[in-house]
Formats: sequence, C-alpha cells, structure tokens
Amino acid sequence: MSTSSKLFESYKLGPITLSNRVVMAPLTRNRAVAGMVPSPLAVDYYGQRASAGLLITEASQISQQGQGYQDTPGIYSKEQVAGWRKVTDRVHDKGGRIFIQLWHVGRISHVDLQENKQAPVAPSAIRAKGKTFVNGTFADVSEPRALSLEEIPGIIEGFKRGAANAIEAGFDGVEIHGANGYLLDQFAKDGANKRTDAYGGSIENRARLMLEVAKAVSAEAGPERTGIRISPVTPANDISDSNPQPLFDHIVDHLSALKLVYLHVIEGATGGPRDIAPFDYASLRKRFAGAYMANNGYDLELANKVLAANEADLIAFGKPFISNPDLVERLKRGAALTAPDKATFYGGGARGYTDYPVLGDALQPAQ
Ligand code: 8OZ
Repeated sequence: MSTSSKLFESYKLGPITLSNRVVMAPLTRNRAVAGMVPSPLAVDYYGQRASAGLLITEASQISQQGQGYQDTPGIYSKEQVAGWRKVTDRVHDKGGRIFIQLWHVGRISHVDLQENKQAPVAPSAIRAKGKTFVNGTFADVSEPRALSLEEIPGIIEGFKRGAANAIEAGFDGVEIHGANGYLLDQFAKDGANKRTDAYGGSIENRARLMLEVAKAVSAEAGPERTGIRISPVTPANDISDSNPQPLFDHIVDHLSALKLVYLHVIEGATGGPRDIAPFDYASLRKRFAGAYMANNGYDLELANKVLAANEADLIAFGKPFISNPDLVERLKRGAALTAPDKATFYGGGARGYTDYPVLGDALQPAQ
C-alpha cells in the first residue's frame, strides 16, 4: 500500500539526487576515539544506513570549545577529517548521500571538556539548568562566560573551517546546528541572550550570529550544499524565547535569501510532544525557497500525510534509525520496527550501534 507513497520517490537536493525522501536525523552516539576522531565503527554504522535518501551525521563540534559531551566527534583536525573520509567513502560506495552536522554547544558544556578547564562560552553568563554527559556520568553543565564582541568572528571562522574540512572529507554537504539550545539557538533566543551589543536585544540582533554563520558556511560549501536545523519552540537544554514566531519568520526569510538548500525543522519539543507550544510551521515553509525537511515524531502515516499535502519535501527520522538500519525497506513493506535500546544510545562500542538486525536476518533484538 505504501510503496507508491511520495516518501519513496527520489528528490533532487541541489546538485545531488536522493533516492528517497527519508532522511536519517542527526543522532548523538558518543563513540569517538582518541582525538575526537570518528570511531572505525562509525564506518559500518553509517554504511549500514546508506539506503536512507540522506544521512545527516551526529552533531560534530567545530572546535574543542564547541564540545559539550564526552566522546563526540570533531571536524577541526586532520585526523578527524581522515576518519570522516572513511565514513563518506563507505556511504558513497553503497550509493548513499551524507551531510555532516556542524556544532558549537555554547553553554551546554563542562569545564572538564574545555582547554585548560576554562568556562564554556555563551551569549551571556547565564548557566543553563541541565546536564551533560562527561567523565562517564551525567553532570550539571558549568557556569559559562559571555563571549566578547571581539571573539565572535572567531566563532564564525570556526564554522567556516568546519565546512571546508567537511568538503575535504568528502561530504555531500553540511548542516548547521541552529537548534536545541546550543550556541546559535542561545544567541537567537531571549531566554539565554541578554546582550546589549549588536548581537543582543532586537530580533535582528539576536538572529545575527546564526545568519552570519549561514552566510560564511554557504560561501565555503556552496549554498546548494548547506542546510540548517532549527527548533523554534523546543525547551531542550533550558532554552526559551518570549516570542518565537516573528524571530523565526525573520531568520527563515534571511536563510531563504541566502539560498540554502534545505531548512530542517524540529516541530515541537525535541524527541517529545509535537504540540508543546503553538507555532505556525507553514509560515516557515512558505518563506523558505529551498527544501523543507520536517522532523519530530514522524511515522509512515504522518509522513505520507504531510508529503501529500506538500507541507514538506523530506522527512527526518531519528530514533527509528538507531535500531532499524534498513528503515526505508521496512517502511516500504509496512514491516515491524525493532525498538531501540536506550541503554546503548550514548557511549560504548558495537552493541546497540552496529548490531541491529535487518529484515531477513535471524531476527534477534539487540540487547
Ligand atoms: C542528545 C544527547 C546529546 C546531544 C541535540 C546534539 O539534541 C544533540 C544531542 C542529543 O541536538
């Protein structure tokens, strides 16, 4: 029944063609090896999932300062680029397409992850109520310090360098992480940004850093290879904004003018209720000229409905991809999905990472 659905039709995303409209959402898995190099296991992990129309990697920090959790991979050193090259080669060998997500966590970090145990950076010196995973356990995030105006060009430069490294590593493109209460979202939203300079106060000022990063990254990778992820109303990582609709209408108008290839929108609370707060996503869809990628809690039925109504072009699935490497085939056939094991989401080795079965295997749940 579902084999004729639009979800399984190919889609032209800038210069590349996706074999279907199923996207693997970015998923943090905390398995990087020494030097925050992607694990050799990541080559198998992403390769196993290459039948997705597009894979988006786990969030990958653009600098050590941008890291907020233990063992997340980076995209700032030669060794990291070499590690990612093995991933992109495997995915391409299998006919897949892959973007890397470029990340700076801002205040969602811990001094033990920072150079010389310095304070993490943020728009303002306001500590988030939240935890990070560090030293093998969950710990409160550290008190941040406000970035000086003079440091901001360095942040933009870091994203630009990340984009250049990503292209060198063979990625088809990059996704800017503008969501989930990390640095760019912290600047955009007035719950975290109390600055009084050109990066604080008005909507235009708070949106400035995200838009400057988008401009710099798209100048490096090409706008046709640059996407961005936003989460207008998520409460993730203690983020909030008093009036998100005009803020994100403004941001998306400007992202559209930059001709970014896609807008990836987490609708509602990340990994939680879709209806947590009123928000007009159709307004973003209308304002953005490129592809609209919808995310959060989608199943086959909702994906079909939204695609048929032309409310989105691409649908990103997160958790189902952890435990179903052949998710596309299973959705096509209406086959049952394997449930993911939460205990192996973050950290560890092959178990719960590269050992989930595909249809036709002797079906054994990963434990
Ligand atoms: C789960 C655990 C740690 C980080 C996000 C990068 O929410 C993340 C993340 C998710 O965007």
